[in-house]
Amino acid sequence: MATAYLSFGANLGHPREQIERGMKELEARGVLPIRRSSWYETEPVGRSDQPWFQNCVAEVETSLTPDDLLRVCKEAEKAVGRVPSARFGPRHLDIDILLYEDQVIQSDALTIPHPRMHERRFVLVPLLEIAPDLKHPVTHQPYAEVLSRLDEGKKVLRSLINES
Ligand code: PH2
Ligand code: MG
Ligand code: MG
Repeated sequence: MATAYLSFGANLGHPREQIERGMKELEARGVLPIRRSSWYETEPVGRSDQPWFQNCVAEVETSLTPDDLLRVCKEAEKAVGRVPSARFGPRHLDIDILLYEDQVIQSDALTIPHPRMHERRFVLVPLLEIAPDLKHPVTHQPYAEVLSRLDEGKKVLRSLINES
């Protein structure tokens, strides 16, 4: 089994419900949840003319390869009703692979570590909540250090309502 970290985000419809349904769709396809961060309410990055997001990060275990994991993430997004949307624009469910074991992958379809995770507080804050000692697989720089040096001022608020 491989350990991977996935980022979940949504800002249309009923974001938390969609993210939870997405997790169930993944589980039905062999992606087992190990740990999930709190919910975070986050200011949009990339395009500001859209609603705030709900974001969280999960540690999962799977025997799927990275390419198959990507495929089932896309299936889960579709099952929850994602339609093609503008880059960085609003969406019903986005599931991104952040890390997969210590692998570094650069193909047309997939880049791991996720190419923008190191510059996004809405990813790093929930990731570090569940994996505070995690390091970049190649440079071994702790992600906690990446976050502490990050100059990206977008708000990432741990939700006050977190029991669901
Ligand atoms: N996802 C994006 C673009 N911008 N901003 C926040 N706060 N959260 C997201 O999940 C997000 C975003 C494209 O995937
Ligand atoms: Mg994304
Ligand atoms: Mg995506």
